[in-house]
Amino acid sequence: ITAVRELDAALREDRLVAHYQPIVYLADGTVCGLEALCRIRLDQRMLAAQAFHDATSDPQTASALTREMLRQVARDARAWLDQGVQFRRVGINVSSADLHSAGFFNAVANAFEEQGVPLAMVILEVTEAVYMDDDAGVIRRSVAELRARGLKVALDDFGTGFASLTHLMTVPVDFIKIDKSFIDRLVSDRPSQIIVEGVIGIATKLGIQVIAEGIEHVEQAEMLAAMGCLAGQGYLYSRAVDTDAIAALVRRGP
Ligand code: G
Ligand code: G
Ligand code: MN
Ligand code: NA
Repeated sequence: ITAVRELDAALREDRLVAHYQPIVYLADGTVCGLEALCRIRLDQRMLAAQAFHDATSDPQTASALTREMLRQVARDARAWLDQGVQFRRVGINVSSADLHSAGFFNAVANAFEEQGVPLAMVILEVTEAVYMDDDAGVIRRSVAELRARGLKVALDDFGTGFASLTHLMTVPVDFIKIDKSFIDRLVSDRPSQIIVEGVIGIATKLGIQVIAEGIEHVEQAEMLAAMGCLAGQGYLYSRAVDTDAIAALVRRGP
């Protein structure tokens, strides 16, 4: 309840801010995309989404958050295009409530089309958990519709669900994002290495691009690259930073 209040207040008072974490090619560290992560502006600091993530289980608050993020991300993407900042693609996290809401696809398309940002530059990040209670296939159909309109879709937190491989067979996606928990164990744990390498092989053969999440150490990046994983994100490269910092970072490289 406090998380919902905090987020509602931030939305009302214009204190919600989109920050961006770079996604890089592991081979050379150049930026291949960004993930938008919402932050709440407080007096002295920014509050990370983790602190108010529970609020997205309230459908109304979740929808309001997504609408505001769509607006900011589309505006920022327009500015980067104008400034020649080669961000390539930008991902937005969406919740179950978004994918169940009737006007969602038009809202996404309108937000970016209004700013002249090609939909192919936009990735919707949908967690695996969202597909778990999709017995009627409502979300699968919605996702297929979005992809038909040129948007890219990522399966987020991959590997944390109970039927990850089933999702790969039944959910049409462009990217999978291997959850940080696998990357944490990677260097020291042989079973994790076998699983991650297997997932990279399966996804690649299915034509799905793999992004590794939560990379904090060079050894993890090197091991992932050797396993054929092309892209990743994590504190090794950069935390989520504001739009000005991301523009500088994309220009310069992390
Ligand atoms: O940024 P941080 O690590 O605190 O994010 C914690 C969680 O909040 C992550 O699961 C992330 O996907 C989620 N999150 C971050 N930004 C957004 C957003 O704009 N919308 C939604 N629905 N979730 C977000
Ligand atoms: O659920 P999702 O994958 O969207 O969550 C992404 C969250 O993970 C972001 O809120 C981001 O702040 C956090 N994150 C990104 N990279 C790292 C990392 O290297 N280490 C840790 N601990 N968290 C990370
Ligand atoms: Mn995500
Ligand atoms: Na994730």
